[in-house]
Order: sequence, then C-alpha cells, then structure tokens
Amino acid sequence: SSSGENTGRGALIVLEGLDRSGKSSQCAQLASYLESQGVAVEAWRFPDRTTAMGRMISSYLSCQTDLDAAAIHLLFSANRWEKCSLMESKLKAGTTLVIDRYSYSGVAFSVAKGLDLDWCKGPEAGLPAPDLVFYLDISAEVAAARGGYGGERYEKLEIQKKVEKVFKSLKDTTWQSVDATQSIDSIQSVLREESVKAINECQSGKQLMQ
Ligand code: DGP
Ligand code: NA
Ligand code: NA
Repeated sequence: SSSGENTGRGALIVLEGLDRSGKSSQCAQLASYLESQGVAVEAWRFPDRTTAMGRMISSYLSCQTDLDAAAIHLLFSANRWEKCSLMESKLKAGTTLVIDRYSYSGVAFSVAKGLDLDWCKGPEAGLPAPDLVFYLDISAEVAAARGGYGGERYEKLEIQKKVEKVFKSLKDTTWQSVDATQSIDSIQSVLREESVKAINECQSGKQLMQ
C-alpha cells in the first residue's frame, strides 16, 4: 500500500542537458526560489568533485589522467552511489533535492563514447529514482555557439552532438523537456511551477513508493 506512508517526503528533482545548456544556473536559482518559499531544499551536483572518487573524475575530465571508458563509467556511477544513503535520508526527512546531472548523464556520455546502452544502465539501477527530470533542450550547435566551453574532455561539439542523440533516446515519463533557448526567466518559471507541483505530490504522499 502506498497511502500515507510517504507523507512528508522530499522530491528528487534532476536537471539534465548538454554542457552550456544553462543547467547549473537554473539549478541554483530554483533552489533559492524554493528556499524562499519555505521548502526544505538542497542543491546538489554530480559529479561531486569533492570526494576522493570525485577528485579522480575531475582529474580525468581535465585530461590529467586517462582511464578506460568502462572504468570511468563505473567511477561516475560510484560517485552517485557514495551519496545514495545520504540522498535517501534527506528525502525521507522531507528535504527536496535539486540535482545538477544524474544517471541520465552517466548513460548518455558513455553511450556516446560507444559503450553498450544496457551495460551502461546497469550500475545506475537502484539509485533513488527522480520524481521529476527537466531536460534543458538545446542543440549541440546552439550550445557551442554560446561559447564558454572550458578545456574539459567532453566540451567539444562532436562529442556533444553524440550525447544529444543519446539523451533524446533516454527520455521517459518523468521527463519534462524545456526549450533551453528561451530566456533565463522563462525557463525558470517553468521549472518553478513544475517543481512546486512535484513537491506537493511528494509531501501529500501521492507519489508511489520507489
Ligand atoms: P559538469 O561538472 O556538470 O560540467 O560535468 C562535467 C562533465 O562530465 C560534463 O562534460 C558532463 C560529464 N558528465 C557528468 N556526469 C557524467 C557521468 O555520469 N558520466 C560521464 N561519462 N560523464 C559525465
Ligand atoms: Na562542463
Ligand atoms: Na554545468
């Protein structure tokens, strides 16, 4: 039975998109807004570069180290798993988490490199399921034209084009695609409205147990 048992749970809200899609600033603005509305909320991001595994990932991304594609895939996943129990306890205690990237990025970047889709999904299974995923939709070309790619490993048009294709194939019923070429304020108002709905559903226990 699902009635009542979940009352007070926080929502797991994920933002996904290509590099330069505007995710990070939208995440920060959304979390501040929710906080101003009295919602218990934290803004997180993956990869979490502050942990030991996160530092290995960061070194890989900045091309200071190289790793086999499968090994870095598992490391990105492990970086989410090392936060799993904390995520679960926060959500259970009623804190909403707004997360910049999650398992979809994990799968999209590795499949873009040529790894098998089902193999890539494997290590993500069992992580807390998002209540809502915003996909900030922008073509790789338009994102690249915004400028501001740093020198990191995946910040190249050819790679982002492949990642875009995989992202589109991953879309499921929890996704809301948002046109990321709109103004920052227009995007933010969609995010706010949909997030408040999802948070209310979680709080009232309407969401099914995951
Ligand atoms: P960010 O800190 O959000 O800019 O992410 C750094 C880069 O790493 C970015 O190009 C996206 C990529 N990335 C994020 N999460 C994953 C993941 O789980 N797996 C892989 N392979 N790449 C990821
Ligand atoms: Na980046
Ligand atoms: Na970002």
